[in-house]
Amino acid sequence: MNSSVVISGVGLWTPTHSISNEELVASYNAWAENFNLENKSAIEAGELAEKPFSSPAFIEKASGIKSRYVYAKDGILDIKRMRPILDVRDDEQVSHQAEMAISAAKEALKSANKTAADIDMVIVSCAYTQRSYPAIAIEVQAALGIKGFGFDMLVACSAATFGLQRAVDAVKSGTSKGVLVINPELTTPQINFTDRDSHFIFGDVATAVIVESSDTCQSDHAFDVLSSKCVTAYSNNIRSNFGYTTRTTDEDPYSADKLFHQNGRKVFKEVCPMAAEHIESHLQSEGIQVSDLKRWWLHQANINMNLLISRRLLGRDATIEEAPVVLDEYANTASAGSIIAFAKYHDDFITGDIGVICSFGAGYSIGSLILRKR
Ligand code: CO8
Repeated sequence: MNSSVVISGVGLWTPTHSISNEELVASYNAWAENFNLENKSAIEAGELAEKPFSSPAFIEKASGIKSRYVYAKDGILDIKRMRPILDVRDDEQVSHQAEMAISAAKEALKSANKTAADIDMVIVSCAYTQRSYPAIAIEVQAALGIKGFGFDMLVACSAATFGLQRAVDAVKSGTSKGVLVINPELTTPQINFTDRDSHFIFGDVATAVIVESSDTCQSDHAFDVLSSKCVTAYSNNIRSNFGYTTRTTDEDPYSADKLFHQNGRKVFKEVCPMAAEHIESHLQSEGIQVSDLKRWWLHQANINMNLLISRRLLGRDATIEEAPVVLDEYANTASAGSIIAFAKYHDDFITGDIGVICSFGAGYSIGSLILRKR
């Protein structure tokens, strides 16, 4: 039998802390009330806009999100702070993001029945890395005792699928025998918890995937990667302008445009058709019909986006078995969402069953992998 490239294991690390919509909204509304009181005369003079109130009912209806996990809860709900408190670690200590990544990586190695000796390439791929260098991937590589090389990649919500495509190509070309792709999504430091339109969207999590050749695979729940497809199209509708040049401009590093911000309506309208067309054309190029799919492990940004995408493709609503939802519990975890869905919902696959992992988000960026159970 010809060898193929397989996903042989997947790992999920979920933070212990979580924040419900009710807790988050109580804090935001208290902050907004305080802001409006403190700035009463400027608001009355028309110099400042009054802060509107948020609501758990709106959040759940508009997004499907009920709660989110957070790496550090302290500070987020404190109306004098509205951002998490992370302890300062010296250079000899493991960094926050590497700590998350290592936990997910260990789970993925266990799930693939592999050790560090079986891996020779580590990709940390996510929406943000907490520093530029040394790469988080190299720190993780050292901590796990992996020989070979590692590097970081940033592709916002499509970081996981784009990282997986790099891994698949590396194994296919023989550059690598085993690749560990990790997505430590530490999103909360970049959330503007004083912005009603986006304070509820994101959560923290880490996922990891092992990619290798079927020749070395020792897993009984492996998937052949039939094909992968990535595409980008430039858009300013989702941005974060914080970067290493921020200190040179004398701007406020905490100002709203330095944090996550978006034109959510436009994103919704533009990305849904792009994602549906992307999946359809990817399947077509492999001679696979939409009806051949057992499951869609879709990006988890908004339940209404996923409903719209599957409706466009299927001509009806997808069932929860066809397109599982994790964003109600996890919120949008940037690139990790589709991998959480895959990690939690693949045990019922039998040999020959086909599914698609698909991400979509900032950039814009869209990535998909067609998987078949071995
Ligand atoms: N509470 C109550 N009311 C609210 C709230 C709130 N929290 N927020 C908005 N409203 C109000 C609005 O003011 C508006 O009122 P009015 O009609 O009077 O003007 C009304 O509710 C409707 O507002 P919207 O039109 O904004 O609401 P939508 O129905 O469009 O829903 C969503 C907003 C949920 C944001 C929706 O547009 C959406 O999900 N869009 C897609 C977003 C998306 O997928 N973005 C991807 C971003 S993630 C990504 O790409 C990765 C980035 C990297 C990670 C970043 C980590 C920090």
